[in-house]
Amino acid sequence: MPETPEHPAAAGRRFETVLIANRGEIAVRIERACRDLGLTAVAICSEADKEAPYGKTMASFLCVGPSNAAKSYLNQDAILLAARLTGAGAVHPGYGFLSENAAFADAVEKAGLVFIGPTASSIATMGDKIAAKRAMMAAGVPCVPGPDTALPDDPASIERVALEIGYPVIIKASGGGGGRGMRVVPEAGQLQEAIALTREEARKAFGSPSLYMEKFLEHPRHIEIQVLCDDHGNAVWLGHRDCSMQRRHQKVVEEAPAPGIAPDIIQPVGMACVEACRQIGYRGVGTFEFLYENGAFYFIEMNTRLQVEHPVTEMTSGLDIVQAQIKAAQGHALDLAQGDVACEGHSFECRINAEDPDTFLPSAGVITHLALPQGPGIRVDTHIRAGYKVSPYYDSLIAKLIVHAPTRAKAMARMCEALAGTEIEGIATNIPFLRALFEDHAFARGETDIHYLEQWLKLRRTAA
Ligand code: MV4
Repeated sequence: MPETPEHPAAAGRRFETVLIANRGEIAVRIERACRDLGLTAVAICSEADKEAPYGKTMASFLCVGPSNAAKSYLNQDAILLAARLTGAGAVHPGYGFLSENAAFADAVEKAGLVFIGPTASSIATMGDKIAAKRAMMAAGVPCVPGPDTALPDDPASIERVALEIGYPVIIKASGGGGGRGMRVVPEAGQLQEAIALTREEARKAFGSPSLYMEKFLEHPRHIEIQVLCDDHGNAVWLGHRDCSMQRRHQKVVEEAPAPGIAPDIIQPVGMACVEACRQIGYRGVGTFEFLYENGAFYFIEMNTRLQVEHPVTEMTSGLDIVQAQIKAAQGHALDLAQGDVACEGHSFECRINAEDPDTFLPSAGVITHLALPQGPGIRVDTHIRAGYKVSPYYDSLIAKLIVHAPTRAKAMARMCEALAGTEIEGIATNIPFLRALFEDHAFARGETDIHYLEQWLKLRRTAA
């Protein structure tokens, strides 16, 4: 077989040891991908995670600081030192923590290591929601009506922008995202006060008072498109997911594909995402978030990290997204073209959280008994074992239950079985709540939007 010629961009991006700068289930997931690629995985931990069982499978497991994440999982200098001490050639940030921190990506690369993710400049562009929207409009990605520039300062000009868009509008902080720093304005009388409040919040929370304005969509679904890109100008999209089932901006259930979306409706959107990736020189994995209402897609944000819900796309596409992300970081050209991407069947993911199923308060403690479901089309991504101590310091995700089946109805039935076969004792989990949700008829019909879960919870509380 002829060797693929080496691209100059690949020079200096090869590595053998990956430092995982994260914890929990995603540390386990990344370690598996490293092992499958013949790479050595090392990881950092905090004092709270020192005894975590997954630490034993890492070639090194270095404690970089106390339980408080600000002093450990977010401690950039300590992480770079750990990389040097363990001989790592690359850093995988996982999700959360430093995964979308452009300064960290830059510091990693300046230290002569490979950041497993896009360039610091791509991260910075997408972190600035106005810059992101401008890049997307330039690439032909459909966006929410509203200017791709910061709002002016004078009240009369702001008023004109709102009238042009038409009420209701939403004010968003350019430095925000993920539901932080935004305010809905139903009518003109409330506009100036909303601007003043959001600007002050933005200044405090994001260090920038920059705001933008959009049409407020009242009943959209949250649909996202997964992309995979290399350093050589190749990009593919791997289908779509529906993540509408969320509470307080925390996703609870995700599925692929989004139900009821005709291929000819989503196809041009996927192609526009791929074109945007080429235009901005995007590398690795990324997600384009859209609101979907009355048959149309509206871009809202791009996530420049590996996402929690990537497994549902792995199940339908048959691809290993984490391996592909690592290979892209090494400078390898994609080994698949768009025509090779064929999504099949339907997949659901349930986030199993250590929390009270009624109050949603976190539940810490020792897992005294654990039984996980198994069988065809069932996957569990987790770091927990019987005897594992769930600490109160980090987010409450302890496992992801993922199923795959030929149809959506069969996948739902499989999830019901899988949930019934999951036994976790010693701490409270949201499993009872997930089981009730998978019995819901509107959910079964795919008739839900971003407000559905919170309404469902409200009804359930009043019924109880
Ligand atoms: C919106 C919107 C309605 N109209 N933008 C919330 C998180 C952030 N990513 C953007 N968000 C929203 N932006 C316009 N123009 C409604 C939301 C929104 C939302 C979006 C996705 C998933 C859940 C949500 C829950 C509440 C509000």
